[in-house]
Amino acid sequence: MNVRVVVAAAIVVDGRLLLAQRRRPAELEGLWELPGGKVEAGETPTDALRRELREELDIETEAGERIGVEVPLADGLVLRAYLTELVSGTPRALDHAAIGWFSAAELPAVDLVPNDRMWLPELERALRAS
Ligand code: 523
Repeated sequence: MNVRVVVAAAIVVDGRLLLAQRRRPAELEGLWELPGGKVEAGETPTDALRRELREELDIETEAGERIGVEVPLADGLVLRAYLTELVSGTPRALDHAAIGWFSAAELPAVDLVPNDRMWLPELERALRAS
């Protein structure tokens, strides 16, 4: 059986990271995440990221290099983060409760979903380098 992949985007613009606040499931409601979702059959991870960000945030993007560790999830899923370029559009929360832009100084205090906390060092590095 193929390992199923969940992809997540680290989009940095003007020194701030785009995060989206989850509505569901109940245990993740209100927590902030790197937006993304499951890779579907026949898609590459970068195709999936482009589709998810178009569907969830109404933006056009291009995935770049992977950052951080691959996080094992339940049900044989693995979670990966990609540095992602915002090509066009202004993100809107079509599926999330809200979106926000956070600086390196603000990031440690944000209520991130627990899996995404694994990427804090790389996210802070990407923010400080931008
Ligand atoms: N995570 C996660 N962090 C993160 C994402 C995008 C996803 O921990 N940045 C987890 C949350 C879920 C699983 O990965 O346990 C699937 O993510 P989800 O629900 O955003 O994927 P979708 O939207 O493809 O799932 P469906 O609701 O099934 O369509």
